[in-house]
Amino acid sequence: MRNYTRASKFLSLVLRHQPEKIGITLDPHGWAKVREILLGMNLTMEDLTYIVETDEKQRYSFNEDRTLIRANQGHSISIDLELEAREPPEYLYHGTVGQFLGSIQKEGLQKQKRQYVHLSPDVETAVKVGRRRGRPVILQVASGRMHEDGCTFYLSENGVWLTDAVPPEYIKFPG
Ligand code: HQG
Repeated sequence: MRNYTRASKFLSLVLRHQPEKIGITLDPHGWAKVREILLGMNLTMEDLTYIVETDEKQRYSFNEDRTLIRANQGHSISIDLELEAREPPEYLYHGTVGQFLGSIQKEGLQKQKRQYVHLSPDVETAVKVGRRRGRPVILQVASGRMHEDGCTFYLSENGVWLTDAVPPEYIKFPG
């Protein structure tokens, strides 16, 4: 089986950030036409199905008849994933790196370029997220308390918790 890592990364770029890279547009809910993705990325339906089904984070979804595809989370462009608000567990986790801690202590977790702050359901997942940038530092977020205080949480199709921002008073910093 050929190595699909590059194609998968490019698919993320197209579906989350820059559909114009292959001259396509997404609908308001983030869906791209599968036909246009295949043409634009020079893939077969078999290739694309393999990428979607074997993705270790289940980053992409097809619609029912597999004519449309979208990313399950991680967008920087403004789209409406039509997620329902959900009650979060008492604690969620965020993996980051030391260099951001000063700023996070001051202003809390901000969504930066993405549409939401991304939170992990367990420490292990947060470690993986943090490790993308260096030595991971794990923050514990009092999501239950945030929810009681009126903050809205969403759960993406692939198990990532999303919220607008996490003020510093809900964050437990290590050490
Ligand atoms: C940091 C990956 C300074 C934040 C992952 C993070 C995730 C601040 C970076 C998904 C800050 C943003 C998202 C503040 C937050 N001051 N730095 N106030 N608030 N930060 O990539 O959560 O593999 O946009 O700690 O698995 O790292 O792409 O967010 O380091 O689910 O599918 O600013 O991306 O998934 O970085 O990752 P990101 P993230 P994929």
